[in-house]
Amino acid sequence: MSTTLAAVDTLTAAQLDQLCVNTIRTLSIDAVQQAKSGHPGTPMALAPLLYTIWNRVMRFDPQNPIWPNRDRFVLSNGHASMLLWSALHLTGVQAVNAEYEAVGKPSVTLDDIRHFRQLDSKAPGHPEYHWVSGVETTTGPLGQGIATSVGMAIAEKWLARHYNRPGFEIFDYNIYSVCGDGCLMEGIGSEAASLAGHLGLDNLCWIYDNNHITIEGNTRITFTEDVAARFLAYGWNVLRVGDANDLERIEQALEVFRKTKGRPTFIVLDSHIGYGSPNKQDTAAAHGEPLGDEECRLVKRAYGWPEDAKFLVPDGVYEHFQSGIGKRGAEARRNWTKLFESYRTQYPDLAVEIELMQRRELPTAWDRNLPVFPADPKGIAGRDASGKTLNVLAQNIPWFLGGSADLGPSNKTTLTYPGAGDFQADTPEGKNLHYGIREHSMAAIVNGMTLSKLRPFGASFFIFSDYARPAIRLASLMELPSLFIFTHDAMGDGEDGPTHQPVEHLISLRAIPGLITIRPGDANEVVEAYRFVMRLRHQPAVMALSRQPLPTLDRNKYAPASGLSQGAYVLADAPGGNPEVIIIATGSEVSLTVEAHEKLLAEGIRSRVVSMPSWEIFEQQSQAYQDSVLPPSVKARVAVEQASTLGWERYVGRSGRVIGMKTFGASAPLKELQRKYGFEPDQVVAAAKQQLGK
Ligand SMILES: Cc1ncc(C[n+]2csc(CCOP(=O)(O)OP(=O)(O)O)c2C)c(N)n1
Ligand SMILES: [Mg+2]
Repeated sequence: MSTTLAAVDTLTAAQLDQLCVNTIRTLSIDAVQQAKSGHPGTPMALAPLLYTIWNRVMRFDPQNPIWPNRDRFVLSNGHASMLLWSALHLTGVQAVNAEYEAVGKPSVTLDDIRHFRQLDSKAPGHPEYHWVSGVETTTGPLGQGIATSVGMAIAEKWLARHYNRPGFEIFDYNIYSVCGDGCLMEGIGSEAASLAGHLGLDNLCWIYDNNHITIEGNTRITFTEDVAARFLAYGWNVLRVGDANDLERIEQALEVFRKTKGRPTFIVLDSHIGYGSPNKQDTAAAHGEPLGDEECRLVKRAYGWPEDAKFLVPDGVYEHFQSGIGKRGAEARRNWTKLFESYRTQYPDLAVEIELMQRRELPTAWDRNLPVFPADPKGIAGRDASGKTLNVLAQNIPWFLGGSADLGPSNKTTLTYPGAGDFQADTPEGKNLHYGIREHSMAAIVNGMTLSKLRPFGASFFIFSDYARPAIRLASLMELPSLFIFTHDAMGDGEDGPTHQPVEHLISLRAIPGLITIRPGDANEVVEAYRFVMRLRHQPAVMALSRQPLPTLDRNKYAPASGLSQGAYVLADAPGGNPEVIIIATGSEVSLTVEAHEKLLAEGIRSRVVSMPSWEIFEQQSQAYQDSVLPPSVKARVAVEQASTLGWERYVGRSGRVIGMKTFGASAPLKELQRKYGFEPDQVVAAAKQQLGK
């Protein structure tokens, strides 16, 4: 016999809460069952948490999910995505397009939930930023969400210090992130927690789903440390809620968080995965597979839910969310909007900045005073040219800031102009971030700041881009203009040896869809690279910069560096623009290729040098332009790049020659390495002649 639900007007307040909680649970169960895949157990356990945060605590207006001072919610255990789809649906969050305009329809419909995990549904397998409005960041790779939330918390601190004025708390929002065992086992989670503790980010609250279950079973087989003690040691405020079904205790803990100053808060929430399932509760079986039709019925019976109902949102549920988060959020936004209007009259310049930032636009004259480097055979290192450029940009663009993973002095990313300052707990206005030796969380933190509409950068040696790669990938997936600056881009630090010499890094980053990689050939290309990157609104960029000085090319003799904006350009040409051989180079190999070119010309060989700092930008150009740079009729081609040869056949063809790396490097002075691996003008000359059969 199937249960029927009591009429909504007969319910007590507690029963109405429970009805909403069970709606989230059963929507999750039904969606997973319908999709025949997904993760039901964690939404069943965490529905009360989600309900409490969203309906009782968060300042978030479903009518405007991009209102700048909203509280942020990050579901770091992204496999529990049905929690988020339920929340976005039940609270009526409205969709916004890529230009940040409301499109007049709900972000997630019940139909999307019925089509959970199906093509084009706004309820995909994991939370996808840019695809579903109301998702604050993409999660799924465990640990990324919590690390990104640290970037959001840093951003809020910086924004508040920079823009708030007496009586004008323009920014005072909080960041809530839910995580599971996986997020806390991952190294990135520890890196991020360590930095958040150091910075005393009291606007940040992580709630740990302490269910003792991961995919392979009970955590007694893998994860027996004292997590709470670890967070105490990091300097966090650690709280415990012993029953994940206790809405009042959850709410109390969240209130303690909001009152705690000087430390982030970590709430250990003891929960039962698959709560209410007679045969699967507290087992790994509840993690990642549908419950099955029979178990679905049993669970619904346990919840006092009609057993055969599917995707049921009972009367009164939408209304209850409306009178909770709907009302509170709308009021908060209205008040903020009023506040912002009077702020605008008192501080018009600051208001303009905030608005530009929200649309990812740049202030006027953002590129004034960018350096121009005179021709100089001795030249300047890519990293030094970068450092000079960064210092100008950071003064022109107030919300451009960043730092390095402890390599600032080597990366030359330190902002040294008066007043730049260091970002620390007591100086959140500082523009120099010190990420510590935490490349992975650094990249996620950069993403978190970018999601908060700042223009941040992170930096390290190029070799360690590997340590940051999963977050760089997510930046691209999320279509974020995050900036990653990597120096020591090849064998320039010769004596450090193969552990420090990138080989496969360029091609592996070029393989990430949407990511712009740039390896500038001289100081003026570095400046042009930044000019290009700063205008990106929806694509991340990686800069690969040299450690060693590169000759600054004479741009009266050779083509201007502004050619960089087309990805590749003819730098030096054969007389009459009629080449018989094309030599393509990037970065530190450009100048030696120019030398080779001059030798070839002297021997009467008509060579052309193409500087190709960015494959991705070049591929965005018209076919006509691409053919003008690389005329299809010229088959004799050489590519020169101190990196894996993989992929260059795309530009030189199967019969072309690639001077690159097929092995790891070695420990020796750079000059010797250049000789050993073929990066010398004479060897380029020989390759060009060989291509011509001469
Ligand atoms: C970086 C990463 N590694 C592996 C996975 C695959 N994976 C998804 S969920 C999961 C188990 C997570 O356990 P826990 O965080 O405790 O989640 P619960 O089952 O308790 O919801 C794993 C290994 C992943 N999503 N991300
Ligand atoms: Mg778990």
